[in-house]
Amino acid sequence: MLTIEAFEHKLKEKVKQARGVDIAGAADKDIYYAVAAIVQENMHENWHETKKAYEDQQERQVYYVSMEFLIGRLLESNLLNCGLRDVCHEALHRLGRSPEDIYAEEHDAGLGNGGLGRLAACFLDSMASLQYAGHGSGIRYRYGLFEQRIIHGNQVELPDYWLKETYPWETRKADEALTIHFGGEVDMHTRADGTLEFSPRNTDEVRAVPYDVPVAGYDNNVVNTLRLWSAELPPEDSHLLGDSESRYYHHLDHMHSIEQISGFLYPDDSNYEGKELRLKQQYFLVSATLQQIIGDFKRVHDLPLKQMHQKICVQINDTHPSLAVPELMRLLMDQEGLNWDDAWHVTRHTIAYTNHTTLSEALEKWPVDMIKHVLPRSFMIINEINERFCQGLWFDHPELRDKIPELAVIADDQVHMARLAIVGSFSVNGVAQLHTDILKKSEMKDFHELYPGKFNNKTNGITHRRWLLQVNTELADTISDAIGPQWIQQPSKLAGLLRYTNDNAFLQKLDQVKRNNKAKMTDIIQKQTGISVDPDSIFDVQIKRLHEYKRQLLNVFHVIYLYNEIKDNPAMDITPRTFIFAAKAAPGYYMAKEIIKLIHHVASVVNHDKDVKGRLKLIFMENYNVSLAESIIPAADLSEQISTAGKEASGTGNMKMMMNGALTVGTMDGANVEIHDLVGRDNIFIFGLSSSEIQQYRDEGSYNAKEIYHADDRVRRIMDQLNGGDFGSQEIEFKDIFYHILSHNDPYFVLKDFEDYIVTQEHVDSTFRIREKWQQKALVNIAYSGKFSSDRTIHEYAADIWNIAPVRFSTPSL
Ligand code: 26Q
Repeated sequence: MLTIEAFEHKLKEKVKQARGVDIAGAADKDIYYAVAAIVQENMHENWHETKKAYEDQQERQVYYVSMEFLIGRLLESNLLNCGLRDVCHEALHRLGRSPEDIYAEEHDAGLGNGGLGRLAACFLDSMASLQYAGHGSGIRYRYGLFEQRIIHGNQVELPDYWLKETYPWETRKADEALTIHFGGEVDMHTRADGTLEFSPRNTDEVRAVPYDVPVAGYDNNVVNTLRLWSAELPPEDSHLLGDSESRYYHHLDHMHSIEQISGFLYPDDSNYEGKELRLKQQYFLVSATLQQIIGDFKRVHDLPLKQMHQKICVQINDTHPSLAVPELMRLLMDQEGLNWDDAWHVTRHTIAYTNHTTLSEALEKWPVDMIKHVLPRSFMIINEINERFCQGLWFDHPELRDKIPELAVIADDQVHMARLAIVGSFSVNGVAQLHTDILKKSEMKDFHELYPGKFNNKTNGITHRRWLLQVNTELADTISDAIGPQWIQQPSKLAGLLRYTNDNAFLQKLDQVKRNNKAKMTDIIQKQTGISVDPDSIFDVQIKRLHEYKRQLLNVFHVIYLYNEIKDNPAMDITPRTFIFAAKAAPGYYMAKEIIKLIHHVASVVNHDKDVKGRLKLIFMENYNVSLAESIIPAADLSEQISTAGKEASGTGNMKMMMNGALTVGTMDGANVEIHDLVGRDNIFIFGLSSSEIQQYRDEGSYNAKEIYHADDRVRRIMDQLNGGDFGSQEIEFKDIFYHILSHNDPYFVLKDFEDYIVTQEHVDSTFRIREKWQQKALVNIAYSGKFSSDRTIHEYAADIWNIAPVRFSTPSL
């Protein structure tokens, strides 16, 4: 282990080597690269040893395949996991440098949209920290999720060219590149033994080049791998331009389009659109990953491929990588010579599928013609899977004959990816108990009856190392001082804090820590927005992608309501509040963008009104990403988790804020239900319709939004303010929001839940005034948050789905 002196020495050496300057004259960027190089060096040996140990022990390996890995910055988390954070901080301080400034030099890697991508990143951290042989496989997009700027209240998207400067964590492995084939035709021959042989012809070739990023486990010397694939031109000698004019032009076209495959991340997180390039990205990821897996399997194990599922498990993150089903079949049959039945057995015992949504507009369906054109052989296999599946239904489940069109993998000239994933996997899991129940009871009811054993729940989690130990050191230290540091290895030990529920000194300490984090946030807000906020006000936080079902609009209605109350009665007694929003809207999502515009407009009115006297402040922080979340979350008092019940599969921001001592105001949705069940009703602010009530309104068609509009003066006043009233003017108006709600009968029940939300927020207001009571509730939340460590989640995946045990290392350094 490096001493402070040794670290300092190395740092000076690295800076000198790389920049030819003395450390005193080095820029923060130079120091960032130097520290990263030290950490990378430190991980290198262990990385090699970890790979070797996995190969020597010949245990089962898990591949977490995801179109998104929202890893954020890595320097501090790598230092922390390698046990170098304190040493590095001390060395930097001695050199008169601020660690925060150095960390800020790293580009936040935004290779994901939101929850699903961040979950994948948390899982990598937990797999390494718990010593599971788990690898990530994803795409090295040249452009990550767009950078958001707000201009006159409107979201503007800028490209996120995150690779502009050297990315110090990746290693290019050109010698492990693979070839992926697109398009062309499939030739069929009959072999001597009567079986069929399929060979592709005239395909377009793309080279998949892996870039490996190390994933360090916490304090255990394990270094796992996140492999990101980049699409490149195939090697020179395969540049045959073809034997006809049309082939010639086709080939040139193809060469120009190759690099687009890993060009950018699609910025939609809920509204599925059947874009051909997205289909190519998905196949590119899946084919590269599976080719590598089969290659490694053959190299490492002395077993026939028929037994591959004994050593390999492929977890697919939503349906985005569900082409893994036909691709594994293709590789096993066409390249490895297995027959259909053996290949199908292996596939159905290798692939496991996680579902993250019940929103029907988010379900992936690809037009048959597109798949046929881009992936002719995959299509033949999907077709065969579908035929066999439907035949099985017809003969073995006569009771389901009427339902075949709703269950078939191919229906209405579309391939239904969720159905393909269910049929082709051995496990289907939801991401919170309520979500899994909804899948079983309604969304996937018939499949659940068909394969009852396949469905299971794995409630999401977050890595408490990044989301508590790293981002909130003062709270982490306070906790360790009280209950010892064992919670870091065993987060359920946070429950030990419950002993302090009536310890006033400790509650005051918690209050002080929160106050300090809020003071820091106040400075950041001032710097980024120019607005000063009161660090003693309630920090009321809603940070997540912008979507109608997440109901940022309900939150804005609350702000407008309070503003109206103050205007009517300027002397009213109200606990000062700072409303903090951060959210990116999908570029094509009109309503989401209107809501962002509305937030800004309301802010411009409320923040400057003299009658308000600073008691309400509305802040929108630009460009929400992992780094911004890391600064907001430790400062949150109130965590807004207010989705229409039944719509948020789990949520993970709810867990992050709970772990940092925020209280939740939320609906009985996603993982909120489990937070509620743990902390009890006195330690959470629950409001609104339940998912079954919502379902009932929908089934009966008995909800009438206009009735509420007419009956509730407060609601009507706010709605009319949007419709050309106080919150509309000549230049700016929100009539579209008004008409959208009323003409679609308020599909997300904003008006319906308004009353209960307001009453509940009044309860928040009065509770916050009795600070000890508030901190008592915060303490209970922190104490029970151990359940939401992704360590718990990963242990469950390992035990129930993956069937793997932690790897024991015998090597001295491990
Ligand atoms: C699909 C097809 C084409 C283009 C984009 C997409 C796409 C991309 C991303 C569809 C969905 C996503 C992301 C979904 C997501 O983040 N879901 C969230 O997953 C979290 C982790 O399980 C849950 O906590 C959230 O409740 C869920 O909304």
